[in-house]
Amino acid sequence: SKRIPLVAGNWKMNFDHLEATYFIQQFAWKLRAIHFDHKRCEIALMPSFTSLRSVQVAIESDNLKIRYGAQAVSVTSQGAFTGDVSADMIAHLGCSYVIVGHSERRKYHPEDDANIVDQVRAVLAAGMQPILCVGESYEERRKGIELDFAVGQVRDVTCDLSDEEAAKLIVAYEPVWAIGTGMVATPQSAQDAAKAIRNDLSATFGTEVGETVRILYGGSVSSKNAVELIREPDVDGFLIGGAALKVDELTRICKLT
Ligand code: G2H
Repeated sequence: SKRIPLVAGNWKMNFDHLEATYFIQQFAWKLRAIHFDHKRCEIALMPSFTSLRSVQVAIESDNLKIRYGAQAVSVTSQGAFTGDVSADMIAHLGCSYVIVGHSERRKYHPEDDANIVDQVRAVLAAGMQPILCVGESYEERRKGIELDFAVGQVRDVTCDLSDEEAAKLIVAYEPVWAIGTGMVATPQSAQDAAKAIRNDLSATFGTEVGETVRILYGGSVSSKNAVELIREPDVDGFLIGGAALKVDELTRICKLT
């Protein structure tokens, strides 16, 4: 396809800013050693807010072609919202992406659809791209309604977007039962979900948008299972948690993607 694959590392609440800097130095060294072709596959890292500035400095000072972003964002632009971080603050650190609606955010904070819609809008308005996370729990999978569920989640959040806005989306299909569990979706079920989401985006926003939006798979991705997953035509890369905390493992996944 014409879509450039994306390998995005979601560091979650790991690495302080010194560890983040060290990781990037090691990672850059590994990527150079394998002559990694950044035109073939895009790489992005999502550290904690507290590491974003250090990540920016490490990447810019070494002229690395690695993008980065945040893991969540406030829905408001400024003001009396103690503890929140605005989209502009994130954008002004050179971020390209913000993860929106990760299942851990939906669970622990909790973020509902209305909040997620507003986060998507805030990210787009600040000139960045949202990586919108969707995916069914074990309960929906057991009932056999996982495709409708994931498609419905995307639809609920994107229905008011313009075609131009929708074209900037990145979707991460992350079945909740596969997150951090070691249980990975089969390549076929990842493909089925990605295809169903893409078809629905095409139906709503036109095929050009549907064919532009990158759809990632996430949930216990490793260098072992990534080989088969990336062969699927509608899987355009990965959102990686645990495996993105290990330099060698992340380098292997980038190499095979
Ligand atoms: C899913 C994924 C990254 P892990 O949350 O978003 O994490 O690869 O550890 O399952």
